[in-house]
Amino acid sequence: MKVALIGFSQSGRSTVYRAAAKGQAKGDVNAVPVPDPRFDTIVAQVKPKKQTPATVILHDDLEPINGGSGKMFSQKFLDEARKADVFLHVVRAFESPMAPYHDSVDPFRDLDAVEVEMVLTDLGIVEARLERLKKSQNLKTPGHPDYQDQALFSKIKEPLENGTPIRLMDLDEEEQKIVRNYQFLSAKQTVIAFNVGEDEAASANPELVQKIQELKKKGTESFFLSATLEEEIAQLDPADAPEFLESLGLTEPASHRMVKAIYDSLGLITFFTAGENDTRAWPLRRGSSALKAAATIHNDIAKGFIRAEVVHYEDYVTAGSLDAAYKSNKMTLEGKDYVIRDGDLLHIRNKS
Ligand SMILES: Nc1nc2c(ncn2[C@@H]2O[C@H](COP(=O)(O)OP(=O)(O)OP(=O)(O)O)[C@@H](O)[C@H]2O)c(=O)[nH]1
Ligand SMILES: [Mg+2]
Repeated sequence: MKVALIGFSQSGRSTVYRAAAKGQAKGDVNAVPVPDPRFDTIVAQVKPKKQTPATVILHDDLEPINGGSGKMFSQKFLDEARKADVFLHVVRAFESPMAPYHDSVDPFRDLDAVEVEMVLTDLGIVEARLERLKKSQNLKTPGHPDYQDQALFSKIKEPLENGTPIRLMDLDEEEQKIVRNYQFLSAKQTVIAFNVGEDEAASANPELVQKIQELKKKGTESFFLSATLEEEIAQLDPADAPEFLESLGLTEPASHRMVKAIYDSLGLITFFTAGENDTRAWPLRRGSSALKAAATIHNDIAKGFIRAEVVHYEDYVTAGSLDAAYKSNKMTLEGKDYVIRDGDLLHIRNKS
């Protein structure tokens, strides 16, 4: 699961990256812990020797998008961007004498420019493929890849021409599978970070706030944050953070909400194992079975799977501990096919 930071040069990608990594950033690829108050509650109660939060992998190794003359996307950028599952798109909304291309601050212009270029890049691929398909002998054979491509690409061509990114189109499972094969840029889930000046960290201008609401309505999560401030917050002693946040008029670092949104857009939920040695939050694809969860922990545990002991997070909190939850009959025994719910605490009974 690869999350790639994209944006124009000097938009603040690396600062966002370091802020999200909480000052632990090594190199330009990093596992970033996913903030989860439920996990903090479990850890505080279990007091394990070791705690392992869920993470997402952030990549800050893409070339910047070129806002000057020439191609916006270099071949190197395209090669890397195509491999990403999710984009974290950093858009400059702060005054900067350093920023190239544009001396004015206009985040909507910059955002549109990139989105349009992605749509056009995808449209180019769709048109080329449709052109080549004209020579195919298999356009009347349902089930043949050429037939399926022809149907899907004819369907998405017009919305692309109208500027709609593929990720916002209504496509079924089969169609999405084909789309994934082609690694279309505009099909990637995208989280947008508007990087505002420090003075706007607590309350961005109303236009930006409205834009964020509009984007959400259409299905794209976006946030405003001041990357430099977020980086400072991330470097604080956790004990000092609340006071500093309060002095800024913030209740929680914006990067927390941002990382959570990335996690959600990857289609992931969390289950927990509350071990005394190691208490862990595990990422799992939404809709996965107990067997899949067991395999996430260890293949041997899946192989020897007998039953999953499940306590829902709410029941755990009400009971106060796992022990208490078991004693008040809040634990259920589930089979391999049980669909894991976000927040389940699991213990897998197994033969190994
Ligand atoms: N005032 C202000 N400056 C910022 C903010 N975010 C980033 N900067 C500054 O903008 C400059 C570029 O930030 P980076 O995080 O390096 O941006 P980048 O997109 O990684 O840049 P390149 O990788 O060099 O293209 C740095 O001098 C940052 O300190 C912000 O929120 N406010
Ligand atoms: Mg950088």
